[in-house]
Amino acid sequence: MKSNVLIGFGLGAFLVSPITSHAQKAKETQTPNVIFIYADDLGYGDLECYGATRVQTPNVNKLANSGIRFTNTHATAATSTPSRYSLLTGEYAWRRPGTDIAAGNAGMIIRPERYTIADMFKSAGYTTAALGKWHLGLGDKTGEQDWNAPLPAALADLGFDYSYIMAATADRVPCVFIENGKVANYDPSAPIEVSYQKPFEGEPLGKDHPELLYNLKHSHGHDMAIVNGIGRIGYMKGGGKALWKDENLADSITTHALDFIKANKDKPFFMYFATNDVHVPRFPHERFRGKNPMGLRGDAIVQFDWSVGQILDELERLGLRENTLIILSSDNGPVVDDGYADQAEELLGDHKPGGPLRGGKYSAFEAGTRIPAIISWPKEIKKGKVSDALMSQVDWFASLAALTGSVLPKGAAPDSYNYLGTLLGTDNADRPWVIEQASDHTLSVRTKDWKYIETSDGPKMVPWGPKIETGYSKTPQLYDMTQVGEQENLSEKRPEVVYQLQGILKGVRNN
Ligand code: NG6
Ligand code: CA
Repeated sequence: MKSNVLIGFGLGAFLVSPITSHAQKAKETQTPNVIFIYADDLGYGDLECYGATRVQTPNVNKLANSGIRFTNTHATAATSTPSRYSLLTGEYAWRRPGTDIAAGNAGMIIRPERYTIADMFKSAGYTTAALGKWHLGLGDKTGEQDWNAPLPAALADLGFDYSYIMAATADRVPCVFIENGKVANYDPSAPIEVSYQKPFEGEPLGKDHPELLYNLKHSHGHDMAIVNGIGRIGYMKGGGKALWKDENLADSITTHALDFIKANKDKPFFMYFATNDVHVPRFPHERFRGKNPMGLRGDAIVQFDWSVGQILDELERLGLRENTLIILSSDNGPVVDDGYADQAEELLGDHKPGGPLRGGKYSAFEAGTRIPAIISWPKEIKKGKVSDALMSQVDWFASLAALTGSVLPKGAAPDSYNYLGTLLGTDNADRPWVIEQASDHTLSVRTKDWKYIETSDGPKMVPWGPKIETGYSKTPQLYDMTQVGEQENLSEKRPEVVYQLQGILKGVRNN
């Protein structure tokens, strides 16, 4: 199946970046440090260098000016867990059950035996780290973690030498950082209990005690445990001194990242730096507030930009900037009201989080998965370029494996293809197609010129609150992507294109 599909759409593309020549190149140059700066829910239009005018992001501008800004890069899914799953494993999440938005007590979704991108870097001699938002489960089994002891399955089993992470999201319990498989700053006087089934006796809930929500009130959901004056998803007890303060999340994550960089300045490292910004609850530190007219969502973007600046400055200070390859991107598209009354809707003005694209987070339309993507490696990549090459995050695994001269074990990263040339800007090869997964698992096939969205029985709008078009329809949809905005469904006018794209999807599905 696969070969049929590829012949039709330019098998050549897969051959233009032969692994051998890049492996040779990797040997000739000193292997770069690699940093993924992975934002959460940051949309295609949320950064100044992608057209935002109501918020300033000078550090991201600087990064973009030092490398390549991509305008046609796609996450594999419109929500976090599946998108991150694909990035780290090189496999489409929809191939695996249990890869949807994970609860905070989900068991570790990527199983220890799987070869991850961190394993790849580790085998290539890198020291590896994951910081910030994890959202891919921890421990052996859902609901069975003992948060007061080392977790039996954690990131060390997935190739990360060091980790300092949030188990899921800031809006899900447990609200503590986990460092190398153990709760950081563990407070023995306040043992931690977590449940997604039932509340703990004596613990007030957001839905009954709005007066305790002194930091942020919910707009939908998020009315269970109250931590730091904010309602969460899930129930939790204890934590004491280990509980995070939302206003310090970016500081904590960034500080630990800087420490990791300093500690590894003399050897190659890979750092997965996954910010909490700009996911809900948006509660940035005071010093980032009020610098833009959009309230907390804008402040969270400013805070994200600060984190980027901290990393760039530290690399500069240590003399590592030239030979550090940084990829900045986002896990999925933007959402404005995602469950807290943070005034993001009211203060948005004419800011367009998804830029000119239709839809948003959760959606099958383009803004769900087309995200900002910037690469910089001063030593090797020409600066100031903008690339419209069609690219998928799923390919970064195989591409960077080629860069480090790694040979992947059989079966590893099965959906990832080597597009190192595109990534580094030495050629402009488009991926022949990318696959995008909406939150109800509706798949779309995107080529450079077309997008086909398969049929779905789902509702037209995201039902639980955010004002986002899902892109779901009971009839097939085909859009001409040389036109912006997915406005005119051409499926009846161009059945031959529908047929062709359906063929691609079938081929990939059965692969
Ligand atoms: C939804 C949450 C939303 C967000 C999302 C996951 C409600 C009403 N909504 O269920 O706030 O947490 O899950 O976002 O609870 S993601 O970016 O991590 O995928
Ligand atoms: Ca997300």
